[in-house]
Amino acid sequence: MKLYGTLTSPYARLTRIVMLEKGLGDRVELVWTKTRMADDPILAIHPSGRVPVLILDDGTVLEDTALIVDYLDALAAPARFTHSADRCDWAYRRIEGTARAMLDGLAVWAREVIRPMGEQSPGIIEHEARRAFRLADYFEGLLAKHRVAGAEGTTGAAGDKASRLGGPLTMAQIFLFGSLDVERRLPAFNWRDGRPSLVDWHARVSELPSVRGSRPPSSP
Ligand SMILES: N[C@@H](CCC(=O)N[C@@H](CS)C(=O)NCC(=O)O)C(=O)O
Repeated sequence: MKLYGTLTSPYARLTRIVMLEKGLGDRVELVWTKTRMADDPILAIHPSGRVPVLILDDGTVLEDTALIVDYLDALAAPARFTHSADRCDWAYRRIEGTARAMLDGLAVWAREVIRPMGEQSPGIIEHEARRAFRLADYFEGLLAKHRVAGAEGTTGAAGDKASRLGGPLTMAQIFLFGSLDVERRLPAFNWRDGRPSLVDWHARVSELPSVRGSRPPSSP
């Protein structure tokens, strides 16, 4: 199989994290490509021109993060990232939805600032910046609350289970990590200021082998 991504795509990185979490590194060849040009090499592979894209050994093209995650998850049991077993785990899934919303908004912000100066929309940038910092505050609050609850010996375990922001990687964690990681290409997203729980959480997740191993080449 071949997994196509760009050096900057957060979505492609999420699929690499899942690939490594599932122990599929030996079965998947990573291909670095470019997007957003008239002669994108990726256009020879599929018409949308977006990454991530997974090409199966029989040539089947799978595009879209959720589809690729589901496919990789199904390749090696047990399934950990799909919801077939826990579709009704609303306490978890709402956190995952919010973490994904954060990444989707940040992707819009990051795309806007690479347009030529005269074409950038200050309104869009402001809207997405407000959303991103609001969500950073939300996750800071969630993490701080669970840490406090844990320290008091009351609802730490239950809180952790509800959010699944601790323990083994979940898609919620992977979306949150992908969101925070956008800081590498968007310095204005300086989410660290005044958010110590998020800083600690990010430091822990950054050191996981799958997260380290998913870094694009020549990335710090
Ligand atoms: N919803 C898609 C988003 C993928 C996406 O936005 N990919 C961007 C890179 S981060 C892309 O390929 N952009 C190139 C383009 O729009 O032509 C997914 O989850 O896979």
